[in-house]
Amino acid sequence: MRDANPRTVYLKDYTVPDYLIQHVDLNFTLDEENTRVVSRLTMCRNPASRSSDTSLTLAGENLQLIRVVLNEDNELGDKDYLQTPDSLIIHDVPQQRSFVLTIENGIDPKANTALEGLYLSNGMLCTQCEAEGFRKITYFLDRPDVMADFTTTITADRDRFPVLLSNGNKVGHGNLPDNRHWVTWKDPFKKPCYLFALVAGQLECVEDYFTTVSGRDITLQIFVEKHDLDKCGHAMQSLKNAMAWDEQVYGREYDLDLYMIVAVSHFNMGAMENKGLNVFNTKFVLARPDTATDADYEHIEGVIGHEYFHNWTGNRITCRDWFQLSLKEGFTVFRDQEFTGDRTSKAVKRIEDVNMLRTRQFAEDAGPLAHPIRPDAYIEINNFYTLTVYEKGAEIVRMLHTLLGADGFRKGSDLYFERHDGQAVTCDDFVSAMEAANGADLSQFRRWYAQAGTPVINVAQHYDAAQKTLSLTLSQYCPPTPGQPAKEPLLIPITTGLINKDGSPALCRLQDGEAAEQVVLQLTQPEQTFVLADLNEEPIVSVLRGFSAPVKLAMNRPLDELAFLLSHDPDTFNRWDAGQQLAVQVISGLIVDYQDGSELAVNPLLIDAYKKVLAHPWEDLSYFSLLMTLPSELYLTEQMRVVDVEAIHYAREAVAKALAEQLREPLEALYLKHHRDESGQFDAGAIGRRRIKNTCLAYLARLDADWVQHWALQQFNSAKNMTDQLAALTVIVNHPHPASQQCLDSFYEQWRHEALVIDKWFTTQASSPLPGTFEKVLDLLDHPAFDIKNPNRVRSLIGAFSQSNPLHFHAASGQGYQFLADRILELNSLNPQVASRMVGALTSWRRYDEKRQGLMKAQLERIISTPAISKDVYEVAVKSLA
Ligand code: 0A1
Ligand code: ZN
Repeated sequence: MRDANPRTVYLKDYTVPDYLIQHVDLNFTLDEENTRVVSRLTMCRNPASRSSDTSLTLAGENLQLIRVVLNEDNELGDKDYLQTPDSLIIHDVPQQRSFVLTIENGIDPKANTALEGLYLSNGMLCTQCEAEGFRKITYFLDRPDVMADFTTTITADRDRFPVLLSNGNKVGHGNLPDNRHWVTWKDPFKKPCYLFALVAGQLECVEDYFTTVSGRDITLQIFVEKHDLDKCGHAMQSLKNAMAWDEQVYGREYDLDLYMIVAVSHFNMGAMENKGLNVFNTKFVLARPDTATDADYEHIEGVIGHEYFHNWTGNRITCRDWFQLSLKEGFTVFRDQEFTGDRTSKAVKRIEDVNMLRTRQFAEDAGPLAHPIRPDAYIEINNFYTLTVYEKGAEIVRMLHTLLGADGFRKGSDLYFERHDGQAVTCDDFVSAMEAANGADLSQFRRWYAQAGTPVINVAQHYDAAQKTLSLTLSQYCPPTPGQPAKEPLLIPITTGLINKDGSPALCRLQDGEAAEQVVLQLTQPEQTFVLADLNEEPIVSVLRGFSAPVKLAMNRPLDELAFLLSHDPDTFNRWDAGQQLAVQVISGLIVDYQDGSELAVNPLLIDAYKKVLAHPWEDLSYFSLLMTLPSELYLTEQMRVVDVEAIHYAREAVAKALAEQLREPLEALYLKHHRDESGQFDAGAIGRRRIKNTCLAYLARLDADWVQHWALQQFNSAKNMTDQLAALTVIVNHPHPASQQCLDSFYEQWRHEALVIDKWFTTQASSPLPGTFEKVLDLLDHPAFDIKNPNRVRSLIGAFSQSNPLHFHAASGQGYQFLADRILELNSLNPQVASRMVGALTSWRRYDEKRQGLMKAQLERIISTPAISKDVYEVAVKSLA
């Protein structure tokens, strides 16, 4: 292992920094292989430090130290400091007054395949410093509670690096001999070093402006490679939308005069909120109707919003330590979810978010890597950029919004911004601001930050005809998670409504309360009964409306009650979810039949329910498409005690095929009704029409009929937008089709110069359920367009196969597992962060049958016993075996 005995960092060990940095003056002389950094730090002892040690330890990795100078003229020698593989310890520094420490070091960006620190992407130099990448640039107090103002001067060759960017405002520039030039940037806002950024390269820029609510003009710039200039329009519009939204909804205005976004092809994550200079994965910037799908367009707006919103929730107010990551991420995800909901369809956005939470985050919460949204220990912080910290973190913020109401929540966020602007704070500070602004007591609610696991809620109902009351008895139970055998009860808001038997809404009145369309039941005890009054007949209960808490609802409802809710629930989330639960029950029955070798006969009640959905005059066609979509194989996986990938696949397919056969006419009519070209139109109407049409095509493809194959081929050939072209290609690749290879080849030829489209080409093939997919994936590894050093490519092939193709990845032979472990070991030395993410597909090994368990476990054991394993990969693999 790189680090024979990796150190665990604990939240309980947090202490304030011993030194503070007031000012950072950075000087970069750029070169692909030998960049020189001169860092001049104005520092002082932290008066709050309790340590008596007078040495100074700075973090630094992979740096060639050139010289260290104290207070301008005192060049330190070997005896004055100690260099370790990850630090520089200066034995003695002034304690009573501030001092200036100048450090000069060299770095090799070209050798940096981990994409953390300063690295090369397609000839461009760029940085990624969150969480602990700044220490790969220069020695520093690399922790978020050390906030300083930064001045950065960059010098480079004018031809190779005509554009030189960093945070803040450009305050000087000039030319130098030998075709060189320099630029100085000054960021007036104090920030931790994880928000530092530098970008240099042959970039072109699209420029626009935004006038803020107080009348300031902000220059907006998006930097891309030249051939991508025509794909920036949507990102720019999204940025303007996000700026306006944050002013309207949170009263937050942008603070600098310039907002820059740079798109890079090599990026470990989605994007990064560096102050005034966001660095984005190209995937979340570039879009043209013919290259990006409707989903891409939506994700771009969401991620642009996310990074922009970080300017207040993350940058102006940052995290005290990395255990508080959800402070900025949970809140910012909540903000971006609401933004997207307001911009598109609230109903659809909520369903999509919950779908992801219930499949992927619930799995994390139920597995060996379960952790609270505020973890209390880590080996490698990069492993904690998880669905739990982000998505469950957002659910916790959403619950505060539900409990306090929109106005109360706004009061709380206003107070939070007022109290903590310019500070590095904790999750607790956030909850305290919410409490203080509302006079609320959130002490029990705080447990959500500390407890891992998904609570299970049981619901029992009793109607008393004489009293005209309905008693709802709710109970909560949270299964043990690693290190947390017993859990305390949580405060869980459960939004509940009632529906009369004729489908009309019944008013809800808690005893002593006002009658309302719905109530928020606050479950605080392990078991608690709520009595609803004035009910002339027993109503149907609609529980957990809008998915008001990240919990599992254990309600065994009869199928006809679910069908009733699918027809009548006015809550768009619960209406959709009733359909999902109905389908889950039917498919679950068929899974058992499949395992018994019985015939798979689909319950007509399900067909009838879908028939009714098809007959309804829906306005929101995207929502309609979601109602028509069966629960995914991954969601079904979550419902099974011992996962049987084949049974899940074939049972689900049997239902899809039955629906296609029995509802062929309306599906066909719907397809034909909306089969027109609306390329370039991205209003909700056009997006919805494409979505429902392609949902119908995917059903009809199950008929394996010549005419459907023809429709798919025709759509593929004539499509002028990527949504339609890719939907057709997916149908062609997922079902036997005579033109399958020909379509794949022509798609490749058409798009070989558009990397993001070629990613889709890889993903489509890696996700196919047809036989031969594994061999195809092996071939694709050798394809000239495959590049293991590009994270998007790795995700598009290896990630898609292992995380979105359960049928083939979990092949009984274990070949999928071995394949993945081989790739993880290959990636381990190149890019530990990406390698560690790939381990995810093996961590749920306990959920499978004994034979598969053994095969998966063997690969995990092989991984941890590999001598050069990174601590990133080691932590995930070792914890999943524990
Ligand atoms: N803060 C970014 C996500 C991010 C995290 C880590 C990174 O590199 C290790 C890069 C980006 C966000 O939430 O958007
Ligand atoms: Zn974020």
